[in-house]
Amino acid sequence: MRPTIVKAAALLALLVGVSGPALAGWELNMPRGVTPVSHEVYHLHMLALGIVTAIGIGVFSAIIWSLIHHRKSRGVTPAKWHESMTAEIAWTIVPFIILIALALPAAYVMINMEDDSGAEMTVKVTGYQWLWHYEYVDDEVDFYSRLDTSRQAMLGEIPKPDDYLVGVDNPLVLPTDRKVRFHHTSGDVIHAWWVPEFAMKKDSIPGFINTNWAEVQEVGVYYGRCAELCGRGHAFMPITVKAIPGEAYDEWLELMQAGEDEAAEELVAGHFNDEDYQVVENR
Ligand SMILES: [Cu+2]
Repeated sequence: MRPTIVKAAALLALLVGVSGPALAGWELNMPRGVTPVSHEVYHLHMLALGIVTAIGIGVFSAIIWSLIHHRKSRGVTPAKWHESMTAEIAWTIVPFIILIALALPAAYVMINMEDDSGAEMTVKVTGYQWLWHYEYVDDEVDFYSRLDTSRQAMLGEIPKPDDYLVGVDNPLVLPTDRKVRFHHTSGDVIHAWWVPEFAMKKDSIPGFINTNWAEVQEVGVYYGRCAELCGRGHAFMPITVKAIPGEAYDEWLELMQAGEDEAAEELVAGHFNDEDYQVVENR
């Protein structure tokens, strides 16, 4: 081997060796999420990724093989055919089959995303510049939820908290394993309520109500944010959802209805430890 190639290989090995631990922290693939819809979206993504990977390998193998076997130094002369009916039919039918194979499961998932039938409760989410309002429609509980990062932390005068720029004062509390219907609307401009772990992103449009649903399957703290540019404070209207077991949620609801907000907050906090909040570090 030439010395330059050896040097390049050594450098590459060094880079991989040094960055290996750092790469381990990367989540390159799409997150699986914690709802049935997010799992379906994940499988759809893996199916599409598998198909495009197979196509990529097939096409590039054909190109590389052709380049090597038909190179000029071997004295190969170009083929002269054109208008091959077989080729025309093949490259029409094969992509058609691939598209159908992708479209059928995609349509199924999209229909399921919108199917809020059988929901056990409804939360109305209203976006405002620049905070959210949550209303538990059947339970007479509602509150505003806004960014909970102090100005001192933003200016670096005090250490940044774990939930820097993503934590809120009043998180949305949801029960696990219950189908929750969401009604999305807005009180001013267009916002969008987006929680990646739920595979949920829905526009909040003034004068309209958009609907979707989630059934959170794991107790946890989930973060999201407004996903529609809505003005100066767009980057400062995060979403925090805390999912707790159904029984605890019922208790929480009773406390909220009784106006005992602090006890309700403590009850929710009791279900989490510091590690549950660390997800922020990976964003
Ligand atoms: Cu917004």
